[in-house]
Amino acid sequence: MAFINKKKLNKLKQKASDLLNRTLDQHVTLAVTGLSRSGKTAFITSLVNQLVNEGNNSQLGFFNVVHQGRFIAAKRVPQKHLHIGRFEYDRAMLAFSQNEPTWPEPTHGISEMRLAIRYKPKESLLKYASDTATLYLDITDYPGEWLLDLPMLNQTFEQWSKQTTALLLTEPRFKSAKSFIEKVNQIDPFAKVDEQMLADLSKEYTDLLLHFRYELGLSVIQPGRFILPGELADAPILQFFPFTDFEQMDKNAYQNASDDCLIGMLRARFIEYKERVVKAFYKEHFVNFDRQIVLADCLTPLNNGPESFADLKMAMTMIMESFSYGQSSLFSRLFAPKIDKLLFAATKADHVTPEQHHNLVRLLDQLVYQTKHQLNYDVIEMKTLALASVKTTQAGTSRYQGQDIPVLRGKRSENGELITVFPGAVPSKLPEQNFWQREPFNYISFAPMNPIGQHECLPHLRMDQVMQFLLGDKMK
Ligand SMILES: Nc1nc2c(ncn2[C@@H]2O[C@H](COP(=O)(O)OP(=O)(O)O)[C@@H](O)[C@H]2O)c(=O)[nH]1
Ligand SMILES: [Mg+2]
Repeated sequence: MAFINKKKLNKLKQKASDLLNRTLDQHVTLAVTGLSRSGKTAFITSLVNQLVNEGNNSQLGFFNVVHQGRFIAAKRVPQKHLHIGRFEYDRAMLAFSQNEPTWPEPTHGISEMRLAIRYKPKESLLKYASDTATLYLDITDYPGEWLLDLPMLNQTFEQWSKQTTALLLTEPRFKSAKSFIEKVNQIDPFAKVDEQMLADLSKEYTDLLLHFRYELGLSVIQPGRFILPGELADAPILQFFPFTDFEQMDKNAYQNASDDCLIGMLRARFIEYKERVVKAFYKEHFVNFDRQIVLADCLTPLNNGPESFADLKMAMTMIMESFSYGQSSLFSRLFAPKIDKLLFAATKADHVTPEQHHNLVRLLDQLVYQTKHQLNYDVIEMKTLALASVKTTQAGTSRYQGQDIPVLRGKRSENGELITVFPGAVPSKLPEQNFWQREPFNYISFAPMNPIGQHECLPHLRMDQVMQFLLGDKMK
């Protein structure tokens, strides 16, 4: 007869419970994206801040696990992939905690961090096995510009060049693109390649893209990597540009062009770029995402004017292609993505008075509507909402010409001056001509109001609803 002493039995029990615990532990990879300056860094900082400081005056009433008193604690643990940059949470919190708080410095490329969130499971079955469970949350921050490249996979160099040239020939891009187009049109595409000239023209094209994004506030930037190259900065794979004079080209000569003439090399690099940069991102990163939040700053384009807004709309349509994989044969040939929840958030909602939030969501809804419509038939659950990762304003009312009007009070970014404003009405529909003629929207950049200590919670709008949608079902 086997004799099992008490110690051994306890050990066995522990082992069984460990095993069970292990199966209770869950992983979620949450990807956070959005075009540059849409608010990714602010969002991730706030998300982590709210979770690790939960209990310290946090405002997470709509996050059920907190509301039901089952949230125990969250802490940072070493991230999953060691070759990917770490999300600089401490640096961001430092910016918010200074005497004169500022926004964190912008970051480029992809970064990661991991949280371990402990909570009490609700299900009675689990109660017998263990008191707590852990949700490991991997957060990945990557530029939304990278998603703008997906449609290129379906294009040849010729098709892409023609489409891009058409865009360059249209205002507001044409004004600044004119001299670049003229230079390219003067080149003999079949002459032996001059690498310096190719590098110079590529730089000129990249500078144009940077100008479109940061000076003109445009969103359709292709190739997206050119303005946020990550670790590929200066690599020859990012040195090509659209050939702007395909109409005049001898088709036969083009087909037979070798890689050492200009057009041949442009084409070769375009193909290489699609393989090694665009596809590689989807295969190495995108396939691993379980949940995705796409941040969109709709207010800055509203402030910038109709061209900027129209461009945002086009960019959102391009971004949506990455999530309509239910129907896309391109995707099913490449890999099988597994994102099952997709949240679109209009950021910086603290820039408008609260009664405008509803319109802001409706506007965002329309930007993503078409694809949302398609996605509803697929496996992805979608939601749109308006949020502020870090709330910088106080809402109130002010008496103006005998009427109470809603206003915001905040600290102007440029000079720290406290101001009270009515920033304007957000249209509930995609704005038409007369909206722009009335010029109703006035976007003011606000600085964070008061310093927030490293262990205090950042003020926010609807971060708890974000958590409930993205994580709630994993913490039952
Ligand atoms: N008022 C307000 N401004 C925000 C918020 N989030 C971002 N911003 C502004 O948008 C800028 C860009 O945000 P950031 O997170 O760096 O964008 P990223 O490029 O997507 O990482 C910040 O410097 C702030 O000026 C927010 O919740 N409220
Ligand atoms: Mg960032």
